[in-house]
Amino acid sequence: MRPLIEDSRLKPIFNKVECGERLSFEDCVVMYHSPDILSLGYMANLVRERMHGNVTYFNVNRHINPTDVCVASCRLCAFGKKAKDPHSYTMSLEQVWEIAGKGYAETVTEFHIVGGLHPELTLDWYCEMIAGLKQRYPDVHLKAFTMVEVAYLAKRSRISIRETLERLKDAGIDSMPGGGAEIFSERVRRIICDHKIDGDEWIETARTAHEIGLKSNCTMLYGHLDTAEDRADHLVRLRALQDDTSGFVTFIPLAFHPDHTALSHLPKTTGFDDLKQIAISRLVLDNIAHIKAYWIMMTPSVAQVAQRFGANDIDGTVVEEKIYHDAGATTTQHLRRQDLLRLIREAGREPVERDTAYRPVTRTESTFTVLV
Ligand code: V47
Repeated sequence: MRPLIEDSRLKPIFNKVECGERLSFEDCVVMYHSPDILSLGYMANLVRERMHGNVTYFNVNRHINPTDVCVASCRLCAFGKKAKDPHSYTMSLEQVWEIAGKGYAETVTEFHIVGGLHPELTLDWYCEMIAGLKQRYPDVHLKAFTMVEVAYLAKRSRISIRETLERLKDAGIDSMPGGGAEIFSERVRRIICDHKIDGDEWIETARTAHEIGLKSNCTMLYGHLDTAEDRADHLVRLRALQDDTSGFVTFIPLAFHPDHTALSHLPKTTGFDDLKQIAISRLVLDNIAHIKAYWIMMTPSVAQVAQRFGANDIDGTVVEEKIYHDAGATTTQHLRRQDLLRLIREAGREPVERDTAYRPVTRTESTFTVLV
């Protein structure tokens, strides 16, 4: 039986989804303007189940933010601080290596490492940090540095982006997180993050990372000054790069949290917008395997419902989160494995613990093995 599509503008889109046909920029804009969230969710769920069946992935990870000192002053950000700010911090190498081993009861499979654009820390310092982590935690996947951090380090070191990426790869990074993409629209970028690389530079840095064999994630920051057209443009540009490189593993839509930022007058996104964004991401990004509902950002409750709106990943245990909590996130900083299992099972999905490459992980007591 065909479902009832309430909004007639979605009917031609539904026909395309049924046949597995690629959606256009215009289709994407139509979806953003539609209030028919159940039809969007139905279509996204259809695609999600076609790609991943009933499985929802999670991982046991730890975030590490070595410094919050940042030369940029992005209006979107509540995390970055100036070096002279008494509340700023920069860890020593020993502190990074030590903190990596703390705060959790079971073996982590991934360190997610990002930080501010520090005016003094050198590429050599970061390479030493990575090599030291690899030496101390050889089984843990190092997902480190956004395209923005890499472009900044390249500029400071007066070497090319390719060479910077190669140095970091040689030091031990295994892949890269998706942050810093924000929204590619230059009009919006000029207001929310005018000190960062532009959208084209973000894309070209990601292309170079993929070319040298580093997979990465990708993100989109939404719910600030962005329009439906800006969001559609961002998704379509990510999809075009993925056609060229196949280097993106997971897409994570990030809802803007305004508290303590220079844009604190803006309202927060709603659950309605967050679910719609998950569904549209699944429908438009037909060549990116995984869509993550990041529970820290959208709350565990909405991330759970998102498992029926196109998402097939819920992120991990996280342990310590600073970027969203500095911007007013009220979620806990840490979910236990059993909390994640419950959220996923209650949504009628089958939880599968994964490593960063989406290989299933099985655990016995405190050890783990990766099933290849
Ligand atoms: O790069 C910064 C964004 C990103 C705010 O790759 C903000 O697996 C909302 O990229 N409100 C960091 N967002 C988070 C990130 C991420 C998270 C989880 C998983 C992965 C992954 C990546 O958060 C930043 C920026 O885009 N951000 N400030 C804010 N006030």
